[in-house]
Amino acid sequence: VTLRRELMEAIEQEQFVLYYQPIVAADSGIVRGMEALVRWQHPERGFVSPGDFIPLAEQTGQIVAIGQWVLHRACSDLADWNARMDRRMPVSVNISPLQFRRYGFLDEVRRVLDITGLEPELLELEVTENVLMSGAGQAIETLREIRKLGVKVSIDDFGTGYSSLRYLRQLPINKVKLDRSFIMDITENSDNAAIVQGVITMAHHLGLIVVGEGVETAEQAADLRHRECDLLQGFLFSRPVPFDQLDLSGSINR
Ligand code: G
Ligand code: G
Ligand code: MN
Ligand code: NA
Repeated sequence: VTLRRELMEAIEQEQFVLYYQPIVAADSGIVRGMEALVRWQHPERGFVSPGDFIPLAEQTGQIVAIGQWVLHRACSDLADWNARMDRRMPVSVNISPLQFRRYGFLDEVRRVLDITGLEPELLELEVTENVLMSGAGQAIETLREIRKLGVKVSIDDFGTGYSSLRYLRQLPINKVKLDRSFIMDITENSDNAAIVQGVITMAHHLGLIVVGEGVETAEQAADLRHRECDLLQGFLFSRPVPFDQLDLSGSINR
């Protein structure tokens, strides 16, 4: 059987699980949110990484069904948590280009919020720069509608696409997530350090929050803190884990 066919079965039989990776305040280490990341538990092959099936699912259109499941699951997990706790915790969900551009996406978001009861302000959608660049007019319109709902938007993998700073200024977004390729060698590569500093300074001018992704060492965390990056995410703090293995109570100091 082809992978495509197996993905069809995976969708029907709900072989997906959602993992979550904490996102912490750079200064205190307090958990400020989390990113939902899908995993495929294949009955024979075991764990299949999203890097191996998301691109195919994007090609075949199956990402629409998978994405719907992810969105619903993430909102329902967080709605339950927020109902039980006296803190409020947001969740970030990756939205694929096809999903974002599809007619009906907004209705899907509205419906999921309605069904799960998650406060719109606690949902954040992650889209890549290129999604916003191509078919730009329509993309901005969709962003505006999302923001009208109260839902937040962040630009994922920032720095790897083609968005200009001038363009960024016009977008109704809340956050930029600095791609991990810049963070990886931030302490050795002065070009990347300069880019990171430039993005942080510019983003703050525009009133945007900055997340440093793929933080793996204490040196990288210290460097980003020094550059006044707001939030940090990476293996240094936690790998993605099932929801019930998250420790959201205190701060993760590294
Ligand atoms: O979790 P991991 O680093 O293995 O993910 C690999 C890639 O798959 C990343 O680019 C990530 O954004 C993407 N990905 C993970 N979960 C989802 C999801 O639920 N939806 C979409 N569209 N992409 C996802
Ligand atoms: O494209 P996106 O930024 O959504 O991808 C998120 C992916 O990055 C997740 O699948 C996660 O497994 C991976 N990731 C998270 N933290 C780290 C890290 O510290 N190092 C590396 N190499 N990958 C990470
Ligand atoms: Mn992401
Ligand atoms: Na990213």
